[in-house]
Amino acid sequence: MKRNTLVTTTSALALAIALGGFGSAVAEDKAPESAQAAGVADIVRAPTDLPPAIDRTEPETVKVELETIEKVGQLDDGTTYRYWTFNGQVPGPMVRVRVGDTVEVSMKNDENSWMPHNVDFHAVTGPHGGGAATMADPGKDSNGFSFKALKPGLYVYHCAVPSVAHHISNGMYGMILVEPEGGLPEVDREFYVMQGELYTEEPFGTKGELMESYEKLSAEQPEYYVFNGAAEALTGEKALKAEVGESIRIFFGVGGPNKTSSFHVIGEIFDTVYSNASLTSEPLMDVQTISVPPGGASVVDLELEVPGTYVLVDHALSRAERGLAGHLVVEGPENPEIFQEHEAKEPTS
Ligand SMILES: [Cu+2]
Repeated sequence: MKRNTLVTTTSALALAIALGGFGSAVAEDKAPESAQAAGVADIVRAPTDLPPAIDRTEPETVKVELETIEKVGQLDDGTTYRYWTFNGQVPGPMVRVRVGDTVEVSMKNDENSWMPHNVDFHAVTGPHGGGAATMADPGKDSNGFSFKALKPGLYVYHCAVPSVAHHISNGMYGMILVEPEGGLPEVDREFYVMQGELYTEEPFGTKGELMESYEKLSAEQPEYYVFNGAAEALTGEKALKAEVGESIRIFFGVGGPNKTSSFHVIGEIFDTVYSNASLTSEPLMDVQTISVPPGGASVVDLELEVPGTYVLVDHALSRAERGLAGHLVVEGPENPEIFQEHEAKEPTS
């Protein structure tokens, strides 16, 4: 089916998050100017759009308000797609709580939606992860639910309305971080990155508004692979940026719905890996590539010693030619002791 409804409203999303005076538990939505100027919504969530580390020591009640919004957004240069989102961007807002917190989730479905939606948090211990309690038809509020965050970790959330794969592939996924007591070790910068796939009727690279293909979705044959919702979204303006000498952390998750990521940063080594986003196990040290399944996540820490542009990829590298690439731009003084390119050799006669 062809879908042409252009929803450009990026109206301030009621993302009111009360965190007992400790700031927002959810990343804020920002409407990038460049995309607005072009008349098409930018659905890419900036990798820097995440709440700060929690510095309190006692559990609290945290309110999370989600709104499901369907909107046409930019998938690639000259290419648009009718996304289904949490709060207007992909991935949905990152929620950040502390172990022991009670999380009150309310969810509404935008009146311009065509589909019912809900949300299933993997951090929930309880039926459907909240899926039944958050079910909402277009224009309706869901009942909502509360849960106690029992286990630290970085957890995926996603829409769980059948066909679930359909809702996820259209952009309905995000993550919630449940910090352990005492939090994670401090780093200089943190980033929020999620991988997903889109299944379009038209081949990769086609211009115009693309249609979804349920057939390709069923066959697990995506046309596009994306970080944060769109082809090569995390390059240029939305690249990850840092300085030589800094430590960074990437909260990396896979919405999928179907493909496992072999996440790798070209030219770097992960110093610390919280594999499968287990924050209570001993982390792995010095890892080249990590495997992250759909509906799973990992946390990786890197020290940056050498300036340059490092490329985030899935090392199943055919996917790099279908939109999957991001940049980590590191600025600062050269460090020839660790890396230097040799001078061009004199031509021999
Ligand atoms: Cu949905």
